[in-house]
Amino acid sequence: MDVSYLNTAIEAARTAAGVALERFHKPLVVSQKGFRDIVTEADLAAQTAAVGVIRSRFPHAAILGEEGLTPPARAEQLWVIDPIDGTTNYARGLPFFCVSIGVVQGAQPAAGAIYDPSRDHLFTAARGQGAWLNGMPIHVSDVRVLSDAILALDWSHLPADRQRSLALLNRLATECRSVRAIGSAALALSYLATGWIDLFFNLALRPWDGAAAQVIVEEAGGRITNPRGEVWDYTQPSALASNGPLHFAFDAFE
Ligand code: 2AM
Ligand code: CA
Repeated sequence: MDVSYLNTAIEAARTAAGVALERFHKPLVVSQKGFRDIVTEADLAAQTAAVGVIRSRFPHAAILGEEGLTPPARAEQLWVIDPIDGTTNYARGLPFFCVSIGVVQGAQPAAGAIYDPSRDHLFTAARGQGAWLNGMPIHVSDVRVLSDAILALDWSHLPADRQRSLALLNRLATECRSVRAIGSAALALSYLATGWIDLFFNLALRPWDGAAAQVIVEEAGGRITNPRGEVWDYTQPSALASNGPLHFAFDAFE
């Protein structure tokens, strides 16, 4: 893929994250989007900033953005934006949130940039070329036994999804080293790609949560499947992710 796509995704992610960080810890207008689902004025401002950067380079870009941005049907190339992943953390002052921008070609994420402004962590990848944290190559962990593994999960919004998550957690929590809920799927998947955690699942993902992360995890040597054990596609809600050797932990789920 042309390097200008990844560079634009990086610049858009950094710009949007700057907008979010400027407003962090300040009084915010928070609106309810759905059950346990909120949006702040910062999500909207950050999305506008990201779109501005992308359109300044690619005026006709097709863009899917969490905050109400729908691309034309059947776009060959798609920019997928989550302007703040981890909005609940953000709105409560917990510094675990990021901007996620994926570039999808055909149906496949081909490049991705995820930027955490609280820690200046920039996770990036380009299909076939590798994955990086702040420009240094990253790789998933080589943990092979469940008792050494750190598992992360996300709490979805709906009670039925939480029941399914609890069923999986119930099987794994007694076996693994420890459990985390980071509150941002894009960051958790980036941490998996970097080898800081070993397993992750989220059973209620939206496309913008995972498009950039998919290419970052896969380029770092990780594996993401759906509950049927097939290669996960970023438009599917249930993602089971691992460093590869530990993927057996998800066997026979559902
Ligand atoms: P968000 O912060 O962008 O909403 C933990 O809740 C993680 O799962 C976050 O990455 C959150 O994304 C995502 N998530 C959970 N439920 C979601 C939903 N219904 N729609 C979008 N993202 C969701
Ligand atoms: Ca979001």
